[in-house]
Amino acid sequence: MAPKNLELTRDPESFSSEDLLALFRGQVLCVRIPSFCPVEVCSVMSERIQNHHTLAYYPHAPEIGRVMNAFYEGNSDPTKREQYYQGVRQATFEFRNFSWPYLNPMDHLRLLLEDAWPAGAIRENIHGRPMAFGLAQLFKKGACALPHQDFLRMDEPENERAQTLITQVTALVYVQPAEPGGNLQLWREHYNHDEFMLRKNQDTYGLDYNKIPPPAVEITPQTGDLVLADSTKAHAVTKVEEGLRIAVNCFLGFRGIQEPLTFWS
Ligand SMILES: O=C(O)CCC(=O)C(=O)O
Ligand SMILES: [Fe+2]
Repeated sequence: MAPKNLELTRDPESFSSEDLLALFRGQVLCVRIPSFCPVEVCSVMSERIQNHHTLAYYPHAPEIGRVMNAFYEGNSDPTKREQYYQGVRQATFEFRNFSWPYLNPMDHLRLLLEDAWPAGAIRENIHGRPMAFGLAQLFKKGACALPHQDFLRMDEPENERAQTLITQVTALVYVQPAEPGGNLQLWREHYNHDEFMLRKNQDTYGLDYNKIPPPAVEITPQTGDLVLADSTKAHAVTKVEEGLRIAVNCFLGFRGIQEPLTFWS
């Protein structure tokens, strides 16, 4: 039997709510729109991201940097969380400026979702305040991301709004892929907390490759690709062999076909 195609390729015009539903149902592991962001715009963005005043490298992983705040970083730190919310509006404009005067690929994504999804797409708002939108991640040579899962519902167990999320997708635009390395690996599996802990590599945040099956899909991102993948399933980034890998991303929340999609970073 031929292996089931777990990857959909679309262009902005043919992309539809059926593709999103296939992703939410787990019938496919990713939807890809090649050349979603023109290479000229990617190179403008990559230059500005590398020189941005808020570029910071993670103390525990100095080969990985990011520009703009991520919500999950404030998980156990109320001061960080407050800073995150206070900075949302300014961050939106700064992020938009990465591509100015061109259309920002993350704004383009919002429009695409609004056009494709029956109930439209809005900013996530689990605390009654708008959440940030748009984040850049930089992987230097040697950097990787171990197999992990991202799910706001798990990170915020006390939050009622977060508990209504059915699933979550990461939306990535690769403004500068690694050369070579930095592949995105996707698994079919979602592990609940106990299953995850059983398979976790003790010394790291990630799953142990020896305790999980091989990835079902491996993507070599090309400049300007948009990739949508279920972030509640295990996923990883292979080691960057050469060059600097820069991706911008946000998360999308799904609460059912009648509900608006939500986006945040
Ligand atoms: O940069 C990538 O390809 C994936 C990063 C990641 O873990 C995510 O978007 O959730
Ligand atoms: Fe992730």
